[in-house]
Amino acid sequence: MARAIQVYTTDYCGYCKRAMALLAKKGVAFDEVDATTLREWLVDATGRRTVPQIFVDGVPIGGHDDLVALERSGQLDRILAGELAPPSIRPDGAPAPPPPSAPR
Ligand SMILES: N[C@@H](CCC(=O)N[C@@H](CS)C(=O)NCC(=O)O)C(=O)O
Repeated sequence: MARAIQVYTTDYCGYCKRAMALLAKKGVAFDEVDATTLREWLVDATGRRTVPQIFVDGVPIGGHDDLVALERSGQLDRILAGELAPPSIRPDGAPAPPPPSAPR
């Protein structure tokens, strides 16, 4: 089954564009999510204060540099193909809290 991938981004973010370009090159579908109003949750979920932050099946795998490192190590294709579990960047390895529901 295809992985569910979200890329949390903001406007004018070159690292976000580069991360999404790499995923697009891989031919995988992903959702770009505007992180502007989600920053508090995103820091809580990832421990990071920068964008992009990329989630694979709900697991935070990091930003642009982490994605490139996974690509260079040969793991990215296997993660995207579902052969390898996405590696969490959370120091405690605990599941990330789910994103807050969209404002009504
Ligand atoms: N090493 C990070 C760098 C990401 C980064 O510096 N992103 C900028 C935007 S392009 C950022 O989040 N700056 C802080 C902010 O916008 O609050 C990565 O590879 O994702």
